[in-house]
Amino acid sequence: MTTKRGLFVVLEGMDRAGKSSQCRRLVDHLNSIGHRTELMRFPERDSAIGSLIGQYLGRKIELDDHAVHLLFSANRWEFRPHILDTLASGVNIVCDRYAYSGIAFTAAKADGPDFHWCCQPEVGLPAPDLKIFLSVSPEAQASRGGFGAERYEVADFQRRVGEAYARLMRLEDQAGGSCPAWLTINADGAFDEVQQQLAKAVVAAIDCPRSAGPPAGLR
Ligand code: Z5A
Ligand code: MG
Repeated sequence: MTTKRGLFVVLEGMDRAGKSSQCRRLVDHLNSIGHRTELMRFPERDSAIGSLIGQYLGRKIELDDHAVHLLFSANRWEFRPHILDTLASGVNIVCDRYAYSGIAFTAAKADGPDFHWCCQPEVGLPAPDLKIFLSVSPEAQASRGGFGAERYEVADFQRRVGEAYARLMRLEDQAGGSCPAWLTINADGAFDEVQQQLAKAVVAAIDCPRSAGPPAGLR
């Protein structure tokens, strides 16, 4: 009997939407009900490339906007074989941020790289089966504590990131068919309520039929 390949789920969303904490809880829940699932995150700071990204985010080094964009993308490419092997072994992946963060954060930079240029390094990476956007209102964001010390944790920049995410989702909607649609979940509510909605959507997707081979590449 062939193993059904794992589901590749990506969570995206604005700062403090709860992506990291929801991903951790979701992975625990899925494993507890018998769906073998691995947590991944980008940036993955535990690699040579990821360590450079960590130094950049922590303002320890300066890098050209194009160069750091390519590093974020290279960080995903270096984990491509791991993503494909994990899915092929029948294990699901829940991924905290992916290529969409890469595009939205660089495209939000004033006088930074062009939006279409930002998309190019991501072309060919494994495409997620399910993309979930955790939306959060400015009021809920504010209630979850102040920004930290990292480079992008600045209110005006975060507003432009939101606009870039919206542009990205509009473009994918217009492209139609080949791109799986985004599922948006309002993350303003209580943590457990958001978790229930997430778990319901992901379990339903795990149970759906999907292609036996590896996921298609991002276009
Ligand atoms: N970046 C990039 O530029 N290019 C790329 O290609 C990629 C990323 C992949 C670091 O990412 C930066 O890298 C990030 C994007 C950029 N810059 N910014 N901003 P990161 O993923 O390491 O960032 P982070 O430090 O994890 O922050 P975050 O992802 O924005 O936060 P979050 O994961 O969405 O939230 P959380 O840590 O789960 O929760 C935040 C707090 O809210 C915490 O105290 C929770 O307990 C609380 N919380 C969560 N949910 C709720 C609810 N429902 N109610 C009340 N309180 C809640
Ligand atoms: Mg996070």
